[in-house]
Amino acid sequence: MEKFKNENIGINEVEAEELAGHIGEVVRLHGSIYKIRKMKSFSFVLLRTKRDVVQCVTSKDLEIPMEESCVILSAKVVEDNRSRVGYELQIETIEVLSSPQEIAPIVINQKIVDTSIENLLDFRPITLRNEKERAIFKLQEGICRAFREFLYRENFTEIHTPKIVQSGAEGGANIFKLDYFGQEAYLAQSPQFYKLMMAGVFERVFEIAPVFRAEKHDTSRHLNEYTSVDFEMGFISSFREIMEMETAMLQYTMKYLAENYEKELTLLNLTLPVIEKIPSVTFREAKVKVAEAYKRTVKDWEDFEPEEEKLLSALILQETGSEFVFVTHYPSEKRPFYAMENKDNPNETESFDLLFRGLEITTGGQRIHDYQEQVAKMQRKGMNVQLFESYLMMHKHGMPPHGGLGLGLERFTARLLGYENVRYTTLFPRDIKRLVP
Ligand code: AMO
Repeated sequence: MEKFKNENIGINEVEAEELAGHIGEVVRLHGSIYKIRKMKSFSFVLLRTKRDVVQCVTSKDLEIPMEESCVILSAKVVEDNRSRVGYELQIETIEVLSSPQEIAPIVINQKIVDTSIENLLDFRPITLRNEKERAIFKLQEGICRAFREFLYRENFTEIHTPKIVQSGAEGGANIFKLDYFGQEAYLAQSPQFYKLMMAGVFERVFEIAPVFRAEKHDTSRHLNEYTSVDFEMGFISSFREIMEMETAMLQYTMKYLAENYEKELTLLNLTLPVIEKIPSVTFREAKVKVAEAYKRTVKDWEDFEPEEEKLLSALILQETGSEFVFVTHYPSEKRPFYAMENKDNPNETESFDLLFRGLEITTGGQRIHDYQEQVAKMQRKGMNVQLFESYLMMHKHGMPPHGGLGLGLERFTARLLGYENVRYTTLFPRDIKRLVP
């Protein structure tokens, strides 16, 4: 495919990726001076470009602007077998486009930004410039691209739903209230109602967008704003079809990252997990399994404690070699009103969670599509049905059997990269104490 190039941008400049094709030529290349290493008779200048950090050399006579200056270099590309990339860039001139006011308060050009998580986040606009830090988010881009590509191939339509809403979809107290011109409104906890409605329109839909949760607790896995990867499918015969679609999406993603994000995988020293068939256990089986294996008493038969999720993942890894495990049939009591109940046992729902390396990364399941059944469940839960008139419109006018899921992008990235805290894989985290930067 011919590469599109806007001739008006960066006149006569080359991209860092194209340098190997210009050996023997003098090229122009722009970027930020990432690091200067002065040697006896010359200096190394590392130039941070869009994706690569390019190593250049200069003679001693050339004045080098300070680190983080934005520059255009002209440099000769000279073949050099000692170099990892097979050539060396010999700087001839440096044109300064902008100079920093002061030296960065934190060292950002070492292998890692060696500081506390608070500093890392407080100085985010600059700590993200670190090669490894930015690789995290380049890889996260890759994850989203892979999800999108996979879902387009499976004939899903991408949608964009409102984030200011009249009612919460997920229940619970973790909802942000706001004043909408004198009317009470909320920030969307999920695109749940809208993606369901759209399954009645396009049959298969997906959205990757922010959602908001007013979590008052400060944990390593909760954010107050996170990116939710949601999809919904119509005409399903079981929630297991959703699990199969998710498995295929994750397999596609691992392959996609291996093929297109080698640079970042190397920088992050990451080996991608092999995803074959993901094992599945029911919620009750999982509870018993963990209790027996670790001689614990079950305190709560309706939900998992975070520790139990970790222990279950460890057991499944031991038994099957899988770092993922589906847990199915969660108790009705703990699932939202839209969850379909099991025909034989109404105390259980046709739902699942996906755990990855000890942490829940996805919730999904089949939804109620029948109007009477949905209204009856809402009444059983003591809800004011009239408030949900617009949600129920789809049921009233015919919905296919449908189901879907929501995956937390930051949690998934954190688990993939081996970070304990989701803040490391969130560009600008929002938590109970953090609103800036
Ligand atoms: P749920 O509320 O379980 O389900 O959320 C789905 C996934 O979103 C992530 N997640 C979070 N990530 C960071 N911070 C938080 N505070 C947070 N809360 C949740 C998790 C979780 O598995 N509408 C349903 C999905 C569906 O059934 O389609 C929902 O939102 O990875």
